[in-house]
Amino acid sequence: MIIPTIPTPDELLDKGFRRGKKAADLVRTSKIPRHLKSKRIEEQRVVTSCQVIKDRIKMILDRVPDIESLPEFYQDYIDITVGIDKMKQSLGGLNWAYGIITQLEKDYASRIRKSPSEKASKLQKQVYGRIASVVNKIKKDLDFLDFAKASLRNMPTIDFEATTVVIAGFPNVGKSTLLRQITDAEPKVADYPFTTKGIQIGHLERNWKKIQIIDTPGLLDRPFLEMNDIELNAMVALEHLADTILFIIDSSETCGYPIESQYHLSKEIKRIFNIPMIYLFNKIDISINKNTDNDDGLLKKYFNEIDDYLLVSAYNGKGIDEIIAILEKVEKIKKE
Ligand SMILES: Nc1nc2c(ncn2[C@@H]2O[C@H](COP(=O)(O)OP(=O)(O)OP(=O)(O)O)[C@@H](O)[C@H]2O)c(=O)[nH]1
Ligand SMILES: [Mg+2]
Repeated sequence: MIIPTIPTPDELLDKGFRRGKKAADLVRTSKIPRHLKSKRIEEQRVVTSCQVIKDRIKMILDRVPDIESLPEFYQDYIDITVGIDKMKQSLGGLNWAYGIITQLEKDYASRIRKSPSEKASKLQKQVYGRIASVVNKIKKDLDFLDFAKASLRNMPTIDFEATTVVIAGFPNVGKSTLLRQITDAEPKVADYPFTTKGIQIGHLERNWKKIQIIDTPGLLDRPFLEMNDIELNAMVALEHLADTILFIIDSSETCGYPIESQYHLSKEIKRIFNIPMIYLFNKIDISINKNTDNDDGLLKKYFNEIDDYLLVSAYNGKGIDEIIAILEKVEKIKKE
């Protein structure tokens, strides 16, 4: 998200007052009749300072996109990451300052013009004090926007036209390993949970079809209200972006979580989002359930309940071609 560089109140005031002084100096050296000069100097100083400060504020207001006009995914992403209400409040603060400074500029330019020459400098000092107080009042808003700028720097760029497949599952089950296997993306892989903290995107091009594949942070099997912001990122991707979900179950349980909980989570996600789901039983290379196709395989009971599943190893590549063949057939769902 493009938020421009945000100045501190001091930077904003310094720039405004410095430019005001320059403009005043120009008037001072001009050929204006003496008896008018002191008033023109101060008027110019005030108007220029106000203009410069207002321009900077307006530039920020113009460049921050209107949040409500963004796709819902981005709105939710911004809400989880920094909070939409706080964002609006800060922009509201800047708008308020812009209005007050416009008013001060008009009032004081006219007062300086109408006042006796010897009062001009006093009025200029007065209005500078008031401008400084207005700008200092939006310090918290400027601080927040600066924080938002940093926090939203890595906001993912989504292709809303592409068919989108979202990889989901418990932490540490091999989601990022799979993304590495099937796309050119290189998300971090590690043997501990919660390695992936945000949304990672890879692309797969097959037979002129563009498929966007999204790796998400691991989810625990717990109620929505108990999820942390990292988990919510995954939920938001599932809700707004997924045409199909690749749900990974670590069949070896080396991720540290039992298959039963992983399976329960998959059913919850199915219930909440009602999006087509393909099950990938991963880490089949080390799974104790290697011969799961046999009746005595521990996974057998799950296979009776689900239609679409594959036994894979994201690590050694087993089943990857089958996954890609399935992905080629995924159709984009029209979301209203
Ligand atoms: N043996 C084996 N190990 C695997 C396989 N897939 C992933 N791993 C290992 O499992 C660990 C976790 O892999 P990641 O890809 O980081 O898992 P993740 O689901 O993205 O984890 P989070 O981002 O923390 O949710 C790593 O040590 C991987 O090398 C597999 O098919 N077989
Ligand atoms: Mg990961």
